[in-house]
Amino acid sequence: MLKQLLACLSLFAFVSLLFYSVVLYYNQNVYYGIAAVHRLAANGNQTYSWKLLDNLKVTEVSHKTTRTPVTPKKTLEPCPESPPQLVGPLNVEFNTQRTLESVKAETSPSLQVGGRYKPSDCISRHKVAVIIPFRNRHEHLVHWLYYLHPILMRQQLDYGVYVINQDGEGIFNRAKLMNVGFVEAQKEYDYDCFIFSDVDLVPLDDRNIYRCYDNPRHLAVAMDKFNFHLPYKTYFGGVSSLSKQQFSKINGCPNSYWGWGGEDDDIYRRVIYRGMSISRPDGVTGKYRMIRHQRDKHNEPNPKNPGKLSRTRETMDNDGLNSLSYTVKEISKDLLFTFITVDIQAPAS
Ligand SMILES: [Mn+2]
Repeated sequence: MLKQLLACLSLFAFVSLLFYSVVLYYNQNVYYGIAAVHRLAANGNQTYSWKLLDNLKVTEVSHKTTRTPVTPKKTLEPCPESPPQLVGPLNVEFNTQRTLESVKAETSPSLQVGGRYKPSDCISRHKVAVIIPFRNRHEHLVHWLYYLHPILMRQQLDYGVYVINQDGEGIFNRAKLMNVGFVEAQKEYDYDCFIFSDVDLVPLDDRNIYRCYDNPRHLAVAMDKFNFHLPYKTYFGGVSSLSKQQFSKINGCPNSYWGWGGEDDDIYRRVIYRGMSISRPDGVTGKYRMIRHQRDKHNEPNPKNPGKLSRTRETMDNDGLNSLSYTVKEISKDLLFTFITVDIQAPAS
């Protein structure tokens, strides 16, 4: 009797255990199933179907819509403080025949129309508009573009190239064209830094970075034309950089320097009178080659310009960005640059 009772209890215990196991197994299925639904949803599928296999693996059996690839979302980091691809000293040669087409063939893959570029693998620290005062120097522009685009790319700048072309045959005015470039470039993009460059100047070292600094910067410190030296201590010509804030602080450039000479000294004085100083690269990094050329027509040295410098402190408040007046005649977009032709009301030469 006791034996029978024990056997009965044992059987009951065994059946209970079996039942409990089955329930546990079933519950696990349900649990994994729910997890699988969440995982699929997290992958961003819009329609999907799934089923449980005997080994608990989840398999998709159909795709109704195009599925976005499940690559981790790429968030760009700021570019490094010092660009890693710089090479230092460069060979620069102007005797080679170059055309816009040949330059395009070499630089185009990474450029956007209008001479725009930004690094694809990091967020640039500098939004730079390069402003080139211009008239009738297409051959120089080709050389400039050939050398500068690759350099500016290696410098990891978010940049655009603006050629400001003075319309007509009146007297040339470099400084007024710089003001126009400053205003026009900002209509296109949120630039925070402006490089003003003569069209015939190419740097001989890519560590001379075309960006802005705590003070306005003079970049062309050692031009071959001046035997790789500054012609005088306060020289501010050739290539310079000013942030949006710095350029605004000096009321931009003077509009009243027609013809060659003096305007760069006026800008230097504006910087000093507004309590800033000039920063410069060293004499090796700041080397430049200038394309040899005859003096342009309608840009003769103006004997009136040097005398104006003694009054810069008074004139700068009323001669500059706040008195700038011009008419845009045409904006054309090449792949390598934005070409803006402007009437700046030049006196006849
Ligand atoms: Mn020159």
